[in-house]
Amino acid sequence: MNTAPAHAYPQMTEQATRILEQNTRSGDSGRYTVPTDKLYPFQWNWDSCLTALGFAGFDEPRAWEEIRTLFAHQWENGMVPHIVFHQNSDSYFPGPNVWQTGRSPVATSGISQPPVAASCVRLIYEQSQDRKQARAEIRALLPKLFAYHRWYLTERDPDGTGLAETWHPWETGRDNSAEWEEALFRVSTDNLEPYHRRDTDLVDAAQRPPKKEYDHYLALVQLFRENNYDHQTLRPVLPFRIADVGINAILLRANRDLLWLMQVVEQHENEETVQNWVTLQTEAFEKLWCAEKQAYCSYDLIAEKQIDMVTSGSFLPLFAHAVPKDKLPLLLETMDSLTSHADFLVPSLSPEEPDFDRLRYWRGPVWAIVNFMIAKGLESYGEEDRATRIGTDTATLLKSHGFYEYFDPIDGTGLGGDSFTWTAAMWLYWAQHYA
Ligand code: 9WN
Repeated sequence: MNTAPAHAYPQMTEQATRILEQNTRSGDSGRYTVPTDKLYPFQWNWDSCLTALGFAGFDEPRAWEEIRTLFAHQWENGMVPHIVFHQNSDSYFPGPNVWQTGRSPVATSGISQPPVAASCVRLIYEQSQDRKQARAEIRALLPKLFAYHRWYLTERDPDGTGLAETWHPWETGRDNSAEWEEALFRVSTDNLEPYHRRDTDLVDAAQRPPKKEYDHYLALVQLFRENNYDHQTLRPVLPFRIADVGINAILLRANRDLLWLMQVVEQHENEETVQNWVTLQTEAFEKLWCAEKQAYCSYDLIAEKQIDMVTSGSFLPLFAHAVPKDKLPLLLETMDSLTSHADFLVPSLSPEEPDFDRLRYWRGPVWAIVNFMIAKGLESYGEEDRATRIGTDTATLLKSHGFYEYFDPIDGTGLGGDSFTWTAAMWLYWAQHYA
C-alpha cells in the first residue's frame, strides 16, 4: 500500500502528532486520548483503538497504553463500554448521571461500540519494534479480547445465529445512519425526561442529528437504565434490535485477528471456540446480502426485514474478508457507481439514497477511519487500484481541509469537530502514504 515515502508532508505529520499529544489525558488507569477537546471530552472505545495505530509509529508503549486504559474499564460480562468517563466535564451530553450504570470509581456508559480492538492490536504488533513488549501486551489482552467477543456472540446473540445484535444507534458508531431511523422511531418518547444537548452548542446543527433523533436516543438510554442494563430483561422489551453490517463485519475480522494473535503468543485455549464463531459468522453474512442493491445491508431483527440502503457500512464486509467470489464484482460495481455523484470516496450514505445529506454526520459525509477499513479490505482482495483511490481521496481531504471529524463528499469541506484524534491517527498510520 505504501506508494509514497513516509513524511512527504512533514508539517502535516508534525501537526497530527501534536493533535494526538494535545488530546492526551491522564486517568487513574493510564493515559488515553479524547476524540477532540470539548465536543467529546472522555475516552471512546473504537476511537482509542484506532488512535493507538497513530501512536504506534512514534511511541509504541503509548499505543499499548491507550488500549490498556480502555480495557481497564471492561465490564465483568465482557462488554467494553463505548465511553469511559475518566474526568468530569459539562461540555458533553449525556454524561454519567444520565447513564447511571453504577460503575465506580470511574463511570462508564452501558453500551458498546464496533469491536476494532483485536484488529488494531494485530496491526500494532505487525509493525512493532519491541516484540518482547508486544507479546507481553498481547498475552495480557487476549483473555479480555476473548471475553469481549464472547459478550457480542452470547449476550448479543443468545440464539447463536452468528449475527450480533445492536441495541442502540450509538453502538454502531455510525450513529444517525438512515438505516436506523425506522427502528429508532419505534422507541416511545412518552416518558422522556427533559434534557439539554451540548453538541449543537459546539457544532453547526446542520452537521449533527436532528432533535427528534436525539429524543429517541435518550428514550432508549432511559429504557436501558430502567432495566438496570440487564440483557435478559431488556431484550424482550427493546423496540430497537438490529444486525448492523458494520459491527458484524468488524467482529468477524476481529475474530480472525484474535485467532492470529493466539498463534503469535501460542495461547491456544479458546481457539476452537473462536474458530467456530468465524465459521458461523461467515455463513450468517449471507443474510446481509441485498441482491437488489448489490451490496451488504443491515437487518432489522424486530421487523424481520433487510434495511436496503447502501452506506459506507455496506463495504465493511471487505474488511472482514467475508465477500464470496460471486458477490465481489457486484459489490465493487456498486462502489464504483458512487463516484458519479461524490468526488470523494466513501460517502457514509450513497448519494443515490433519498436521505443523503452531504453535511449531516453519518448521512453522507466521508470518515477517514471507515475509509481506512474499506481500503484495507480491498487490499486483501488484491484490489490495489481501488484501495489507492480511497487512500488518495483521504489524503487529499486531510491535506486540503485539515484534521476534521468528517468531510463533505462533494466538495471536501471539513465538518464536525476539528483537531480530531482518530483523523490525525489515520494520517500518521495510513493516509500519508498516499499524499
Ligand atoms: C456518541 C467519538 C464518537 C465516535 C462515533 C461518532 C460520535 C458520539 C456522539 O463520536 O458519537 O458515541 O455523541 O455523537 O458517531 O462514531 O466514536 O468520536
